[in-house]
Amino acid sequence: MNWGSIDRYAKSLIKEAGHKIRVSFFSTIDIDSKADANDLVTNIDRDIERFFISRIKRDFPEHRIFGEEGFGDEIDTLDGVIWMLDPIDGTMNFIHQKRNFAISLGIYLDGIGMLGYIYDVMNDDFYHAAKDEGAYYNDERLATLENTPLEEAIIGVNASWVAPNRRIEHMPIAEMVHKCRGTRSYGSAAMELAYVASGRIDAYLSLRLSPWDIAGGMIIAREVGAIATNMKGEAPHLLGQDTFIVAKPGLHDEILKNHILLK
Ligand code: 2AM
Ligand code: CA
Ligand code: CA
Ligand code: CA
Repeated sequence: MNWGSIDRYAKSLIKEAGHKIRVSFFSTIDIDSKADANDLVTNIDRDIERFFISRIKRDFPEHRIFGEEGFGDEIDTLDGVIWMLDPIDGTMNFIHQKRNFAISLGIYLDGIGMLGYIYDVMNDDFYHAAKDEGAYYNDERLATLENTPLEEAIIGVNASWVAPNRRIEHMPIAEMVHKCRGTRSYGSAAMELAYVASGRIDAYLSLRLSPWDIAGGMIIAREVGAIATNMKGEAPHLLGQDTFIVAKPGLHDEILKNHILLK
């Protein structure tokens, strides 16, 4: 497998898809809802996923694709090469704000993350990493992360996970929010992972993410020494939904030990 050439190919495919998304703002965007009224999808999410799939199937017929919109393969094993793709991560932002969304892609070999990409389309900000070769922000190498105590940390967390909900004893998360320096919520898991990797926030957590939300970002975050697990401290599940936390190493321990109580 020539990972260098797959890397160059993936980068150019992502840039081309980003261009298509920017151009899409000149056309009418059709909006549907999926699981509930606020779970949105557009024709552009679908078109971009189909664009990736047609290219990858043409040029790498033996590779499989696991995409949010379901046009790829049925994936129930991690064998071989799998492209884990979210064509637009942050669809609500795409629709309401026309910014703050990303293309997220992770390329895995037998379950091991080899190449990771997050493209912040409207800012033309590109984050990528290759296994054991470091992580980059617009081709500048990202530094290894230093630990930050919770009192000085900015945590990425959606307010709905702090309000009472059925998945978690919410008080520990509320305590964490009080104890940390500040919180942010960007509405795109991939962008929040990119922000952890580039040191703009110190941790990000969510009670429900899918493989394509985290597949690219985990590879990038790992290269700068961040720890990414589910809330039990295990490797996140790459075949279905799971809880998720990524943070600087000491902070990851501190949050999991003191502030997460799963029901
Ligand atoms: P999306 O925009 O690709 O759907 C929003 O806080 C983050 O959570 C985004 O990364 C969003 O991805 C993801 N997300 C939104 N709804 C979700 C759902 N029902 N299940 C899993 N992830 C979801
Ligand atoms: Ca979605
Ligand atoms: Ca997503
Ligand atoms: Ca998506």
